[in-house]
Amino acid sequence: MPVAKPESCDSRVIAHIDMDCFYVQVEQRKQPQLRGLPTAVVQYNEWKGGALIAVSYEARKFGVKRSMRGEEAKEVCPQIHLVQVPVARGKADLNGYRNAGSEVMSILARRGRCERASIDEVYLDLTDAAETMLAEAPPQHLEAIDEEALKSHILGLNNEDGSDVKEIVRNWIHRCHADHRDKLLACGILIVAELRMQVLKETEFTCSAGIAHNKMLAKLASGMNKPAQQTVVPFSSVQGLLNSLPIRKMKQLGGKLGMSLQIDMGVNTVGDLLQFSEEKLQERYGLNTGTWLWNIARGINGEAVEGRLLPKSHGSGKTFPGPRALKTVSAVQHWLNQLCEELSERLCSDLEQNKRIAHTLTLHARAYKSSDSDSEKKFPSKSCPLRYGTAKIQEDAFNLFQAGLREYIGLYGVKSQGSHYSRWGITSLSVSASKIVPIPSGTCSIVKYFHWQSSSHFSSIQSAENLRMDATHLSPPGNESYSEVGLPEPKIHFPGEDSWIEDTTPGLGLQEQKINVWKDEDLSCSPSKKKVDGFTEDTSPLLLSGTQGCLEQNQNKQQREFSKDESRFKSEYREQKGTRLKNKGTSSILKFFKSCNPSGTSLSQEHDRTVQGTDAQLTNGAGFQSSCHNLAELNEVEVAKENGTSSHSYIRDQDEWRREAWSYNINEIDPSVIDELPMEIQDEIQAWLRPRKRPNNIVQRGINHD
Ligand code: DCP
Repeated sequence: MPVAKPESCDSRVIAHIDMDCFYVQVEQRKQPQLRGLPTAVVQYNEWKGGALIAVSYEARKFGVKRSMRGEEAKEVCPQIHLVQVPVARGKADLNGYRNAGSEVMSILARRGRCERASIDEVYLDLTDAAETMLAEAPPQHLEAIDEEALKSHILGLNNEDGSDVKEIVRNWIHRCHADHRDKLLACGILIVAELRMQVLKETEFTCSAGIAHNKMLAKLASGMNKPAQQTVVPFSSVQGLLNSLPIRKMKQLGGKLGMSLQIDMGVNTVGDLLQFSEEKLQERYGLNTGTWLWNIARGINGEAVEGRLLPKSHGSGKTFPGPRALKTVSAVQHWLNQLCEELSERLCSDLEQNKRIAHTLTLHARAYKSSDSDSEKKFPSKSCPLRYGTAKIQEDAFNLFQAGLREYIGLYGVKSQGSHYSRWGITSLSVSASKIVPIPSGTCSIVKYFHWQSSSHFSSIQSAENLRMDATHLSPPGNESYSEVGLPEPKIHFPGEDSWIEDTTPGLGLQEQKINVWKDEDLSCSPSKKKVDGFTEDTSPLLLSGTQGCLEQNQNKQQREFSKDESRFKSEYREQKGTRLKNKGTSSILKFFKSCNPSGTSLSQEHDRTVQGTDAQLTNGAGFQSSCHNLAELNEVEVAKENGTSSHSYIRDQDEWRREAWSYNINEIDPSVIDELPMEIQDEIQAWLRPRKRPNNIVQRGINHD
């Protein structure tokens, strides 16, 4: 549903940059002999030459279109070069394209706030850069204007008298008496032209751009003159542009809403919307959408350019059309494993390169049911907390699929023939990882700090552990309504198929089972609670146990980074009272935490216990491995509490067990040691000590209906 945002300012300078026939350009860079030739990139499936997904502008001149298959394209353009999209794990591998998009973005981000909108599209907020240029080197005083800027298309500029277009553009840029908005756009023209040239120089890719006062108009403009050109929408031309624009061309109006506007309201162009009052539109489509429609009819769009260079989520999917639909659970599992492997790889590189952690795993599928009155029913998407590690992601994704399938086929819809189900087929599968947040920088610092401390005693065993700890992250916001999949579901047995539900040990909640998983496997440590977005949250080591694999892959590289930090910390520390912390610090910190929280309310105790456990774990090198397990359990308890399913006795038992394993003495905390820590670490510890905000609602277990 579109959201009406108030127009913050109509004198912003926003650019939308869109790469030209992007995949083709990436392939042409790999094979320069294809440059300038009709070329298309085709999908992996080779049926009829594969589906075209990107078509060069040379091929477009022959009538080649993206909707064609390779064979059709050959018919209309026999000389076309078809390049198959790279393949990995039996599906398209888009990494090369993603990375190419990142190269471009890093160049564009040099001049303003940059939002990556898709694999080949970026929004830029150039308002500050334009204001600065206007103040320091206003375009009207420029003697030489770059050719690329002079080739701009400025909507509303008239050259019917056949005059030189570049001259008209030059005059427009040079106008002294233009209003402030146009002057800013003139700066935008120069900046974007320069950026596009820089992109070409550094990446060999061409791109097109729209320059306007808001995102909506910039996006509309970027596609108007392709390839390798830029289009400008001055304020005075907005209404002219929108009046005749087909309503379905507008972002968010290509679907049902656009259809309703056409059929129910007789609105065919954006301009047609002007006849309706805001109240009328609100009456018909609700307050928010009504206002949004009223705004877009006037070219008003207050959406901000989000400073986001990295994707909000990662996904991996594959379609299985027609006869290739998956009809057995084992076939689904095979493909899910491939998709999860890819997803896991991407999560690992995100973790390594950007120090970000994803929290939610979601499975989407499209399916059909044969001979079913309810054939319109959609396969439900399912989500669960994301655990790192390929095997875990695969396991969880499969469980999500099974839960979705149970719901999809209905309680009485199972018709089994061994592991073969004739009543359904899966035509598309995808897994995605979302709710991606940075690892708190303070956590990294404390990890590094303690890495040094512990490595001085236990160098051989510590590196891997500390690498794992670097993966510490925040659990999702406390009011997140994660629902564990499957628990309240009626049990439907799939012959020959294990499921999460069937695996449940009678009498144990899911959290206990997870602990068993933890104990069986190599575990990560997740030491802290950190504050983010107003929440002080628990860390979730459970979900991170697999980060070790990611991190170990890159261990050598990170180890080098750690070594640098190590030396820095070492020298800082030696200047202070290093040995004191080494010998006494463990118990001292614990004492301090205890003294900070003597009251003993259940919540504060729990918080206190976590902090204590964290520190014991961090500082007690000898018990490192076991403390990881223990902390895992503690967090399990907290997860369980959040889910409203844990018992007090369970928590108490865990606590006692933990104390025993760590052998720490709660009375030995020395608050003074905290002052000896580097500032960033002190801040972090203070953050632990802040009372945690608990979610208001207790999350009940249940199926998550997306
Ligand atoms: N893409 C895809 N499948 C589609 C559409 C696009 O895999 N159905 C990929 C290939 C494209 C890239 O996404 O190169 C960007 O898509 P665009 O819609 O921006 O199209 P192009 O960049 O190819 O061409 P244009 O110059 O028209 O933007």
